[in-house]
Amino acid sequence: MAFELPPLPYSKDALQPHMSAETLEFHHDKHHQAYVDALNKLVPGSSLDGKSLDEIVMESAGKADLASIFNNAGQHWNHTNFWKWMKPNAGSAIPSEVEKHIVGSFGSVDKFKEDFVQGGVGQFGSGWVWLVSDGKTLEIMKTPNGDNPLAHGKHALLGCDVWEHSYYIDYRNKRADYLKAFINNLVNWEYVAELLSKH
Ligand code: MN3
Repeated sequence: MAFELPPLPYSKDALQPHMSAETLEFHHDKHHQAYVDALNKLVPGSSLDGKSLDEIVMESAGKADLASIFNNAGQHWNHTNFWKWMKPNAGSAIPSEVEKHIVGSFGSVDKFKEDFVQGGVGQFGSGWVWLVSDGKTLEIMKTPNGDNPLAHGKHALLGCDVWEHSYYIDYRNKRADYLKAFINNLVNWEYVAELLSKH
C-alpha cells in the first residue's frame, strides 16, 4: 500500500506568529511530500515491501544497504508526528500527569524546557530533539538526519525538527529562538499526554 502525506491537522496560518504559513507550505507540502514520494519509489520490491511504517523504520535502522529507505521512512514517521505535536493557541499549560513525570525526571518544567532547547541547539547539523521515555523515566535525546527514538527502542513523547527548513524562513539562523517558541507556544500537550499514557 502506498504511503500518503497526511493533511495538516490545522490551517497553514494557524500557528502564526510562531510558525508561518510559508514555512508550513514548504515544510509540509514540499519537504514531507518528497520523503513520502521517495519511500513509494524505494519500498516496492524491496525486502520491506508490505511492512508498516514502524516496522520499516525499526528493520532498516543501522543497515547500510537500506540507508535510503531508513532516512525517508524515519522522516515520514518524524514529520507525521511533528504536525500532531503542534496546535494553534497551545499556550503553556501542561496536563498534570505529564508535568508530574517531567518534574520527576528533570526537577522542574523550566529545567526540562532548558534541556530540550539545549538539546536542539546542540544537535550539530540537521536532525531532531526529543523527549523520550524508556517506560520509567523521561529524558532528552537528539538524533541526526532522519534518525529517531523508535530506531533505538525508545518511545518518543515529543519531538522538534531542527533541520534548517523548519525554521530558516521565520527565524533565519536563530535555532534557539525557534526552539523556545516551539516549547513555549506550539506544543500540543494533550498529544504528549496521550503518548505518555501508552508508555
Ligand atoms: Mn522537516
